[in-house]
Amino acid sequence: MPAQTTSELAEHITKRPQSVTSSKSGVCKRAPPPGRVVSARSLREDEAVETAGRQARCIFHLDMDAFFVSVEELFNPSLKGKPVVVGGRPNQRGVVAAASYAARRFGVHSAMPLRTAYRLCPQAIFLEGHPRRYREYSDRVYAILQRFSPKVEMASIDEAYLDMTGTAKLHGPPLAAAHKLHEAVKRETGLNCSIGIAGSRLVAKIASDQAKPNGILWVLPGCESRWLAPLDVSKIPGVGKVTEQRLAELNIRKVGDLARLDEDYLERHFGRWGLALAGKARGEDAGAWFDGEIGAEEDPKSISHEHTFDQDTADRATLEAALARLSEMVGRRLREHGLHARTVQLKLRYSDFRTITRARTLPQSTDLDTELHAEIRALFDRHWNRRPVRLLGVQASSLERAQGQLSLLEHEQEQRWRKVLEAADQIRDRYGESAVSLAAAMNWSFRERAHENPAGLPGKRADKRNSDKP
Ligand code: DCP
Ligand code: MG
Repeated sequence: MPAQTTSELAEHITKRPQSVTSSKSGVCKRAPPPGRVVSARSLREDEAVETAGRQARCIFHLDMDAFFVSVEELFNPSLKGKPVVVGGRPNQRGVVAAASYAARRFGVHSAMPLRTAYRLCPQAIFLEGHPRRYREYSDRVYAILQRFSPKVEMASIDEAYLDMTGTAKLHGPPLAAAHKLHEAVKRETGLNCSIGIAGSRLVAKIASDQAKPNGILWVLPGCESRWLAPLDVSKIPGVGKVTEQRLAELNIRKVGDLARLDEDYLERHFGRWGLALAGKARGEDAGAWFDGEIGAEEDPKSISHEHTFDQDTADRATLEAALARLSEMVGRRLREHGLHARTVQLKLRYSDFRTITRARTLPQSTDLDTELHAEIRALFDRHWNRRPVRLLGVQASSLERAQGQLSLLEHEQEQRWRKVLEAADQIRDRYGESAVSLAAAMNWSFRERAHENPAGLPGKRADKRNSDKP
């Protein structure tokens, strides 16, 4: 069978405000005038496709375009089109949180040190940013999304998954629904977003990225693996520079190269991550937090946060600061869910991908950052072999609602910490996750992303924000 072009497998990418677009990958179709969906196929074909779309699982992934920068532009339109960097002043030690598309042309990107950004693009406008505004706009987007599906899950401050399966009666076929959603977001927030549509979270997420900026892309049911095949492996979420490099050494550069390989071969080279990679190359929601229903409201079985370093590091202070921050993030999520953990687990991945997990069961269950951190540090001290680390993770499990019995003294100490942490949680609600931290040595910010659901983001919360919607 001749290889199909990408444009035959994905339909209807629209980019506004231009009326006709093209792209290197050839997936762009004619953009419809606002409010109208134009099909590049014949009507009969479209009906067939839409019937298939109605029957299959239909997942939307929506991601705001240049989110922090775009919010800044709403308040200061003179920034539009200019190179803008949000994250701090150019002489500060922090990193870039967001870069405008104009700044990205100079090579500036998120998580890059501010000083490097300044070297690449000295004419950029550097802004400290307004975390409270970003949170407000994120909440507004969430409110719009909830009108489109009861199953919505924010995956970070500016992206969400929607399970749109079975919503055709209300919102029309997938593409029409996506247009409605896209317009509602623009009308009600003034912000652009991109939407990917597919049968799995993974493909929907990659599709929204391919649709950027300001586009919609539907990967037709049954076409997932063929659509993915020509893309670089780095397009797969979770494949960073190091994995990309290791895959390149094995001559695997495109998703299609990956999909052709034996699972055993990948498992030999990458362990369980190799198995997940094989599934992902086929377009499946394989592994990590892609598993699971969107917006399912059960109590989590475990809560974990992980951090992959931009560069592998053996610097103890950096590693300890990261562990403190991860413990805080896990502690905060426990308190949000009203849960206590009895088991804490450290995850350590070295440069060569060797990964160890070491757990400890506590005498008393806890939801306090300090207690989680003390256990995690002890595990780290015992098991770290001093080699450079690629990834650190902290997991809390054996979760329970009941509180353990405490002695009077322990109770007083606990109450003191609880007051401090409640105050810290309130400050983070107002000013963002990085506003207060026990991790004093940290000079970079963590993106809010967790494996079962990110901190403070709606979708699977114990307070069931979704459940009062019809
Ligand atoms: N962010 C951050 N630190 C990072 C990455 C992102 O603080 N390392 C923040 C700033 C971004 C926002 O999260 O504006 C959303 O992240 P995205 O990766 O979606 O990037 P953008 O929305 O800025 O751009 P894009 O249009 O590529 O989605
Ligand atoms: Mg974004």
